[in-house]
Amino acid sequence: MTIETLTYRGVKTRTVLVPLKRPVVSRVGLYEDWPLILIDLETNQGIVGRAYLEPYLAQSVRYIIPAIHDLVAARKDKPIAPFDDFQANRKALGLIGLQGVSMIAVSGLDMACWDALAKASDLPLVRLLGGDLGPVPAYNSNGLWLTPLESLVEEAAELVAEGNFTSLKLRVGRDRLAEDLAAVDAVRRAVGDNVNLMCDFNQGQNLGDALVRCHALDDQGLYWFEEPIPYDEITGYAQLTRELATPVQLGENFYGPRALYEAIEAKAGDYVMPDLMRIGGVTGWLRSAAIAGASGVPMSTHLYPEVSAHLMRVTETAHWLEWQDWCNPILTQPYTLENGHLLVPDRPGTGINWNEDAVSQYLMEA
Ligand code: SMN
Ligand code: MG
Repeated sequence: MTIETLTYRGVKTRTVLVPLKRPVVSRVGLYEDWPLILIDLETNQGIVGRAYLEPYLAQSVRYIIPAIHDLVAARKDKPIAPFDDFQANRKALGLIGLQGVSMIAVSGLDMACWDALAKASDLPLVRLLGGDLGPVPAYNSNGLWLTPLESLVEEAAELVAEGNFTSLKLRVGRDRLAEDLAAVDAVRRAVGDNVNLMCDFNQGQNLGDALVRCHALDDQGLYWFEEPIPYDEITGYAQLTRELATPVQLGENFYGPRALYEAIEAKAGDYVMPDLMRIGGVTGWLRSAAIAGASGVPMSTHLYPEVSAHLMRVTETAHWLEWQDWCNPILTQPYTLENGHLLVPDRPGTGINWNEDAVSQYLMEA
């Protein structure tokens, strides 16, 4: 059997604003709706590769989308070869910086390319990568924001029940230590001691405050401390990692595999959790997974559960998948959960297809 080489034809992009069941209340912002850039990569062979980006800032689609279109225009009629294209696309935008918007555009396109290749091979992405279908351990990250303490008890119980989860993520870094302790206590009362509690500071503290706050929370049996300080303060992260008994987690803001390599080299965290939009899509993930694997550092995911699930099945030090159902409203077949695991669907590609009725309902004017 020969599989025809796919070549770039063009790209269609749309932005939707999807309502969130539980609004995001965090140090990175308040969101009632979640913006998504939908990418439909068209090939000359008729196969369409699909992916989405979660740019947080609805207005940023005005500068991310044109970059995606420019990258595709430059590769028109060329073969789709993500490892080559990753290098070429980064180089094409390198003069305005290799990170930020450049890497976000490269990442979105890369995910769509891999989806197209897997569809052309008639295989789920995980199988194209040489792995197999199966369950991926996940924690529920769909709530426990910086919302009133009284709401946390009921919400924690609901979150466990949504998929028989063994692990949840709580947002911390409230104004006072006593409020963080009360939040941990409220969740513990609801779900008991056997549920792992990841906790996320969303970069909300400076190093001094984080040293005090994290030491004060260090005996609470929390599963990890995520991003206590601004993401690029690698020396501060290394100090926190040295001093604290609770593992330090970072990585959702690594732009490209080299950032992950440098953080691991600097012993900036015990764990890493790249985000596909910033690490470089599937290609950037695979390169990063090799670095984390060789270093023996457990690797979790951030957002993008549908694509991340495939990748976790081929990641040597795969740790936890972050489950968020924010895309479910616009997918034809939302992914299935079973006993705290996300199941990789047995469909060609990543398994992402748009529910066009929902997309028209949530479409945002560009
Ligand atoms: C997060 C993700 C998306 C919006 C707000 C906060 C968070 C996480 O950093 O890790 O889930
Ligand atoms: Mg986080």
